[in-house]
Amino acid sequence: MGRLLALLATIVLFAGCGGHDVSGPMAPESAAVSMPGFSFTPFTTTIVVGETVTYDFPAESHNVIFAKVTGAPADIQETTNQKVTRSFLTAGTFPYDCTIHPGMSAVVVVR
Ligand SMILES: [Cu+2]
Repeated sequence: MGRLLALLATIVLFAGCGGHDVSGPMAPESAAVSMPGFSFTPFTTTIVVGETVTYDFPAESHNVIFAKVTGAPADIQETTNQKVTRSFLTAGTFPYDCTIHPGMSAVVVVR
């Protein structure tokens, strides 16, 4: 049983990281979104199932609130000067907004 779990964990690791070296507990960054001014850049981030998006919050305070779509990750509350990563484990289109700044919206497409 332990061996089976170890094997499954290995398969998940390899499937999830696209062959990159996994040297620590942090998942590799597969896409990044920055927030210059009051916009998410890029507007559309396209990844595959199991990949991550890292949100790079600047000094200006923003949040990331996902539309209530099945498979959407947890929201990110108001954050500054920090990187926050979310994993996407379900294929779909996941719009999100910064509710602090009206019109500050973007989308993650998971294939
Ligand atoms: Cu904002």
